[in-house]
Amino acid sequence: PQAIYLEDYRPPAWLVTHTELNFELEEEQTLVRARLNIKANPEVSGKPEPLQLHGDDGMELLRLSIDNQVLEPQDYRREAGMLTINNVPDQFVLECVTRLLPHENTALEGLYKSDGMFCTQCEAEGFRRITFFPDRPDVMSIFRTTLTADKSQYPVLLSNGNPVASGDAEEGRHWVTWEDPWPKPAYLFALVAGDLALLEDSFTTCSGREVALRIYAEHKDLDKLEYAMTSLKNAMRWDEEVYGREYDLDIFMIVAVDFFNMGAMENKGLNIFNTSCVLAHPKTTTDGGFQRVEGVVAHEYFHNWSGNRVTCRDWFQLSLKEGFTVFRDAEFSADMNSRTVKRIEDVSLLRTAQFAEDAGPMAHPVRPESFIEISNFYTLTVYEKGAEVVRMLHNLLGPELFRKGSDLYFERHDGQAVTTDDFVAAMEAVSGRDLSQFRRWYSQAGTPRLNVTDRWDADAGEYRLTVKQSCPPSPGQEHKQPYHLPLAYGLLDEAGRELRSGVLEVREEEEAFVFSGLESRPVPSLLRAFSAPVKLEYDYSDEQLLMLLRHDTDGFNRWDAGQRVCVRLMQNLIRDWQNGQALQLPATLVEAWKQLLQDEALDPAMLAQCLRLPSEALLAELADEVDVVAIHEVREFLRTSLAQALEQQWLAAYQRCDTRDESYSPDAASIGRRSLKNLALGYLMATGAEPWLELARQQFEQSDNMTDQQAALALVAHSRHRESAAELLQQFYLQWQHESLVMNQWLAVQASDPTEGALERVQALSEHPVFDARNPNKLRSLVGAFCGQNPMHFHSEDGSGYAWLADWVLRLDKQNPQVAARLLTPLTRWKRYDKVRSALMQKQLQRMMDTDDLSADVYEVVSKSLV
Ligand code: BAL
Ligand code: ZN
Repeated sequence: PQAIYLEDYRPPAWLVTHTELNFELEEEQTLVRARLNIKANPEVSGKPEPLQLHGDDGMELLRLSIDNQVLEPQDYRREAGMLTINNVPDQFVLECVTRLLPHENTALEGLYKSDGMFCTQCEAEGFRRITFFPDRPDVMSIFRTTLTADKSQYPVLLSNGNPVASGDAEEGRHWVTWEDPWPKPAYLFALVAGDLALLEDSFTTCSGREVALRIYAEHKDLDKLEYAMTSLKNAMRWDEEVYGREYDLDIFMIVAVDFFNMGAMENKGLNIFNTSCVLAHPKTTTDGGFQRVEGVVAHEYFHNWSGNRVTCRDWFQLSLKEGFTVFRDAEFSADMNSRTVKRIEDVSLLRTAQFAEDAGPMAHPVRPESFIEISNFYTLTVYEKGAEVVRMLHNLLGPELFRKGSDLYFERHDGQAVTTDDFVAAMEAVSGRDLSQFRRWYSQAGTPRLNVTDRWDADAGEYRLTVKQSCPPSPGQEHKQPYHLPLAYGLLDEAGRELRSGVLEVREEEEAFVFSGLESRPVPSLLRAFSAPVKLEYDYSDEQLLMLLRHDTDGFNRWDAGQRVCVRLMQNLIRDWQNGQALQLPATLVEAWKQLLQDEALDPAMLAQCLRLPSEALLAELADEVDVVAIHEVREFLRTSLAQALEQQWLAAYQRCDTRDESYSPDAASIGRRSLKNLALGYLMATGAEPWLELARQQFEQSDNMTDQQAALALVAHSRHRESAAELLQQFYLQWQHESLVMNQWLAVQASDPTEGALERVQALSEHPVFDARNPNKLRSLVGAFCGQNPMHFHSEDGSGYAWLADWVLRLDKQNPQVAARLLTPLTRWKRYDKVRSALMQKQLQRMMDTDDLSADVYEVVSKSLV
């Protein structure tokens, strides 16, 4: 497989103004008749180029004509995924008929079947599996689509835009025609055909237009659609109020499908969702699930402007729509729930998984310079770091100018396919600022470090902060230029009173910022609300951190101060463990936590965040060499010790947050109480005392919602009480075996169980009737959870976990390359482990590399990892 490069971008030689598609959907085959109005691109001068259309090599071509003249095989060439026709007129109509086999499509790209319904996934390059087309985002066309299918089996026939005609056909079939007035790239095309249940509502836009809202799912899931509908209406209103963006069709549809590679897809007017991101019901969905539904529904809706009306020129610009849209959905969720908690969750993900990606073999800039397979670049870097880059623009410009910039961006580029540079240029235009140095965030990979030192001059009353920045090398980028970034700060006195606050703009490799007129040496609260995606180093004392934990006015930094204390302590304990020394729990930490637990004025959600120990994944990311066993043992030691030392306080917190008498609600305050209650239950269980096992069992039996039931299940299932674990897992299975999404949780709880025999358990589960290796959600719940959330067993010293993953990747590569490549990620980190483990991981990567006919997806990840 060949890499393609950003620097090779050329505008399209041919445009498609109108696209008419006709689908004859049948059980054994689908015939697609496409009629494309094609013309030479007036902006491309020079000698006329041959017409080149993308088309998957496996797609069967039945008929091809230009202006009604049928072409014979000698009139065109098909090779390497392209169809080439020489000597075409300047403007013409191309017609082509292709035959597809959706029921055999296990890659879930293009047109496929999910649980008996037809659906599509075209981003990034799936449309070329449906028909021949210039399948690149800068070719935008007006689509008119007719679907014909059996009326009793597929009563619902959907595509993009508005329905304009329908009728019955012969042999019990029927048809519907859809027209989308907005030009769009082929990646936003979608169709759905099936026997679906519908939840309907409507929304009146700010200009008074009535929009029909329709959410479709399988009939059994009709009772799980209300939360998505509420979230959709909230998102539509929020986008009008916060960004001035109004919806632009008469109808907006969401369809839930169970077989889906991604979380969801923003096809124009017809979003298709993984069931896991749209179905929600208190009895079957956890709080995390509810919040995911709210966030993803909003994300896909927001794409209607940031992605669809203004789209990407090429796939190197993916973060133009994804980074901006993640920033928009994060702000929406922050406004709907707790801003601080949302920020803590997002930064935790960034610091563990994205920082690890930035330090690994697949590291790439937010705007990559090359790729072999674009599916591999739907990454945390493009999405989450991309969102942080947009957030920095927001921080640098302030909310008013940022809004002016986004207005200008939408106004300038409506209906166009543009670049991240165009986005920054709009921000420059409204602010009059030079953001050329800021653009390095798009072109340089790696996580920058900010090293901050300070000096206090008591005589002058002057406090000086010196900030040094650097960024480690990443593949293909040995030396990095300094970044321009906002450093939000506060200065506090020793009693925790805030003296100053603001935002410093850092630009140089080293620079100093001086504050005068202070009476005593302040304690700095740095990088407030995580104002830039960097690793901050400042030599805080434990006392300073504990003061910030108690008093900082920035909620995020309060949490972060507590995390810094714990990380430092755990790193010391890891060294002790490695040196064979006894582990000790410091009294200062117990005292600090006791005070927090006794402070009833503290918001339970925030308290739960502060009392959750840093994850094993975070400690692994921070280590020079990952010692899986030491990290696990130290975290368990600390958890057990804090559990025992504060047993009464945990019980009091549990009782204080006991929500048994309330009916379930997914609002932020209730979620916060459940989160603290279940954290407290976890610590109580960690004491190992029998009464708390009983308490967990009671919660499992009596709770009326999945959050509490699942939390109790996971705690018992991961405990040393093996009989109770088996009993509860069986009970849970019997209760929920017909709920596919709940069974995903059942698989994931077992796959992440750190007790003995984990590999044998997941091997057995892969043969269980609820597992289906064709369904990406099941694969993520079993294989993904074992390899990503069970480090002790995945990294077993005999290499059995690595071999199991490689077996899966090789098997799935034939079936669904996108999912295969995604599951492979944990093996790419082989350089971070000790000699024995890294050799075993490398061996499995080499085994894959030596396999013939790897997909481009897996080949790219494996080959880059082995460099
Ligand atoms: N565009 C792919 C799914 C998403 O990010 O919305
Ligand atoms: Zn997106």
